[in-house]
Amino acid sequence: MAPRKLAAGNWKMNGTLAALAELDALARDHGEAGVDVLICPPATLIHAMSSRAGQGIAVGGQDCHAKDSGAHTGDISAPQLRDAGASHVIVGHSERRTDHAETDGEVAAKAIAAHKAGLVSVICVGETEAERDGGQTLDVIARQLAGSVPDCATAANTVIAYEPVWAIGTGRTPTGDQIAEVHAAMRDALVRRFGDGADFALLYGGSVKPSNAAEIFAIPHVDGALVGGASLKASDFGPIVAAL
Ligand code: G2H
Repeated sequence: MAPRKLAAGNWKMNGTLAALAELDALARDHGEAGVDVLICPPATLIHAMSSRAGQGIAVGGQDCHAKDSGAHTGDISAPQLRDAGASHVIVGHSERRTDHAETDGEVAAKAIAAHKAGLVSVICVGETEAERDGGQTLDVIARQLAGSVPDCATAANTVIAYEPVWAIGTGRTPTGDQIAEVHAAMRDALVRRFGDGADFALLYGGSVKPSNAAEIFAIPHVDGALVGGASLKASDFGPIVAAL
């Protein structure tokens, strides 16, 4: 079975209640797009977003703790995200790996917690510019996939996002050949580990915008995108959803 197509927006630390108007506009114009659409807003907006019935858009968190509850000031658990109405959660985004020194093992533990809570994990991997320049890209991706994707991952509970760190928020994107090479390698690694039927959706992320989305979506083994800056406005994200 071919993986489902997914257009996912990562709002990062942007947006207040006023931004719900963008969700309404997106739902009005692209809620029936025939592809899965996901918005991962700041945690403060998850409940308000998921409560707006009939949007046709899934809502996710941007991170979760590996434990279900406890003395972890400022953190949010997977069951809490689920309780707020989230269906997905991003784990292992490079900004979390960098800002909070998250390791592959911690990312895998978060993904396990997400699955236990009934959430789909969107597990991010990606090489730095130095790693790409050093010819290490495929090794880095293989290592991150092996360490960050838990054994309990299935195509139903896990989405993988390839986000080269040097392409995030920079306006720079890899060439089509570079994306194709990494996505084919990820597909091979996942099939080797999980078997032929493991049709994980593979997203590309990093400076996706309306002007390059169609070209990126035409690349083999690209099943959608994880979009940051261009997901904040329905007028930008809508055309990306439509291109999928
Ligand atoms: C990569 C992406 C969203 P942007 O972080 O996950 O952000 O599209 O702004 O590069």
